[in-house]
Amino acid sequence: MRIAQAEVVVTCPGRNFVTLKITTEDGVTGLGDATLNGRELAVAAYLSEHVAPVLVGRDASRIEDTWQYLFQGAYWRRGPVTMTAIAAVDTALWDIKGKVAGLPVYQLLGGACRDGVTVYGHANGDDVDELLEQVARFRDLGYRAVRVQVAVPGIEHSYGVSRDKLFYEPADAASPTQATWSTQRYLSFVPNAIGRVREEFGPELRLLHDVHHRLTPIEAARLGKALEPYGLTWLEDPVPADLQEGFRLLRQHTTVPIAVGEVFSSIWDCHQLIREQLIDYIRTTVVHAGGISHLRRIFDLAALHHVRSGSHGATDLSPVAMAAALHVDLSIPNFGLQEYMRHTDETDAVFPHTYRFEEGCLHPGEAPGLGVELDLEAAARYPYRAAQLPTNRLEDGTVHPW
Ligand code: GCO
Ligand code: MG
Repeated sequence: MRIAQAEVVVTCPGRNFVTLKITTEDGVTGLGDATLNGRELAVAAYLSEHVAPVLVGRDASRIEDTWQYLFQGAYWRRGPVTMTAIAAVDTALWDIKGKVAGLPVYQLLGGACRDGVTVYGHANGDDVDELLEQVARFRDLGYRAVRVQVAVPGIEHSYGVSRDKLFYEPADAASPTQATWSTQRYLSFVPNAIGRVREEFGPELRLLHDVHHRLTPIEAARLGKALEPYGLTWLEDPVPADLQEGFRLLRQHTTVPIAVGEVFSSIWDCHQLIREQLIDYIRTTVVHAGGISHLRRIFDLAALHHVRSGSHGATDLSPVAMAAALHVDLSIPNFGLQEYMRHTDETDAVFPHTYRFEEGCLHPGEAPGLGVELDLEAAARYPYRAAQLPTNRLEDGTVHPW
């Protein structure tokens, strides 16, 4: 079954998405998400200039061989652009394999380990009262887990606080907007805010919080200790994860569960964190960590070390990535949680899909392949629009992780 065509489709139904569409000589098509927020055209060029030409003529059924060919053959290994491009090819080939077999991809991955994929939503507020309202909204929508983010007094553009409370898209301008940060203001405000949420909603509702890479290990240890009474499911990205042994310091001081990994693009970015059990959830995704084939490798390593999955699922991961994620989430033994930020109606119209939200869970559906399609006519109505993620500075002007 030879690959006849590999085309890159860039569309912007409210935000930019890059999709790889592979078509075999007998007309079977497969899709892969290739969206890297703020760097979409880098991946689009990597695919259209360097990958698509060498895919044509290859056997579409040889998924692992193609993965190794693109990973080892590129010489320049790893990194978010390369691994997002490889991810798109891998995902599209799994889509094709499922369609040819007449089975949903999760059946090819060993079948279901659970009835549905428990997801979490994003509640955020300009103040604690609004946050409490939003948490109640997500609970009433049926979510069993909710991420809680709140504006910190004195910090303009606090991370995770959005105008539209159902959709959060941080890449909101052609050139990066500027946020500010104060660790002192954050650490003195957020523990009490989260305590108020726990007090209001009781012990059942699973609560998460995203620090978004902004503390040092000892500052994160201080936050973790302060949050222990509130039984968080996880504290996310407490520390930039470039120095992985830095998490040993955090681990010595607090039992708050740690989730890291949405910015990782390969097993080599996280194997120390997993092997040393420095984290409790690994947040790598189908779209940024090498596709279904590589994500399974990461989750299999995690399963050996008491680490569960907790894949990233923000709006900048397209419905193609969400559909693929659900097939993996359904089939692995060590599933933890799946992030689920709803897409806009325009996005859903460009990417019709079979996954459905019901009672706090998503299920990929039983369609052969991934269960998601790309409406090329609808996609053509939304041309690319330059957009970048914000940057961040301390109050004295020092650059700080956004
Ligand atoms: C999350 C992420 C997002 C990212 C965004 C970057 O936990 O969903 O941290 O908020 O900032 O996906 O493009
Ligand atoms: Mg995050």
